[in-house]
Amino acid sequence: PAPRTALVTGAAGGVGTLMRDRLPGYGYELRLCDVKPVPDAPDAVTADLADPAAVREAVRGVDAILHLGGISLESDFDSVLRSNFQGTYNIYEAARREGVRRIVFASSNHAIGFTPTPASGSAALPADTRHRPDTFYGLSKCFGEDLAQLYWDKHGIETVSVRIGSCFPEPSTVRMLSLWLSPDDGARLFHAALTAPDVGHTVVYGSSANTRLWWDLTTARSLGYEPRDDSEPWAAKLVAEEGELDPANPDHAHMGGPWVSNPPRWPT
Ligand code: NAI
Ligand code: 15L
Repeated sequence: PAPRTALVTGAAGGVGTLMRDRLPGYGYELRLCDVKPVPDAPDAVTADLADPAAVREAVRGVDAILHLGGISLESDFDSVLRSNFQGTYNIYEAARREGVRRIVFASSNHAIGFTPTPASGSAALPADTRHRPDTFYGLSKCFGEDLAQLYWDKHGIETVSVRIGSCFPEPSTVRMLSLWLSPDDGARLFHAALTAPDVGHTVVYGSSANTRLWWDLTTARSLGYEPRDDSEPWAAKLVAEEGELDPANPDHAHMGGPWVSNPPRWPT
């Protein structure tokens, strides 16, 4: 049966906030969870992903998990180890012990950030593109994808790993014109990932139907995802401000953009 209750980790964050407004419209009852208080959510669970007992308690009784929580920028290795490696392991172990059969894992374009940037609009990058993380953060997403594969092969827990491009209300850079996942398409994709049958462990890219798309949405579409949005209406303004991407610039030559040389850092 399709999941009805879903735990959303990282619910106080940007994507969590966008999704808590949208996923109930698809019929889900959400249990929100974060280490920080979730605004206007008195029933939200406060739990540190690094605390196995708290995570197990948060997971108990839900049908599925949308795992958005963790450090979402670059940080020192020990911090990424705690929140992302240990935190994601705690989610999978709690799911196994509590009998939760479906997880949607927020992976990232930074799992493959050192991959050369494809031609704009070529939709060239397949979902089996090999891991080339650009940061410890990206490495934690490679780990999460591999952990998902292990828990499918060994324990029959299904995962869709969504390599999210840039999920924000609007694209704000020329790079994001290729990577943008509109909030509405994000909800469409997460809903498809939560409900599609027999996903095993499937890796998909998370983008809208952008004119300047870099990657292949075939595996995402195989779940029933049909993106409706396109970043192109923002292109004229952003290109006027920044110019087009220049392949001779190392920060433009890789999928991960400026993250390959100077990643934005998680506040410490
Ligand atoms: P965000 O930084 O706004 O939200 C992450 C949330 O996780 C925060 O509310 C934070 O308090 C929580 N968190 C961090 N460490 C935690 C811990 N130890 N225990 C419990 N909660 C903890 O990030 P955003 O943008 O909402 O991203 C959501 C997820 O999607 C993240 O996993 C991120 O890596 C991934 N992602 C997001 C992209 C985007 O465009 N927004 C692109 C690619 C991946
Ligand atoms: C990510 O993985 C980050 O979590 C998000 O904040 C954005 O920076 C995004 O990648 C991006 O590459 O735009």
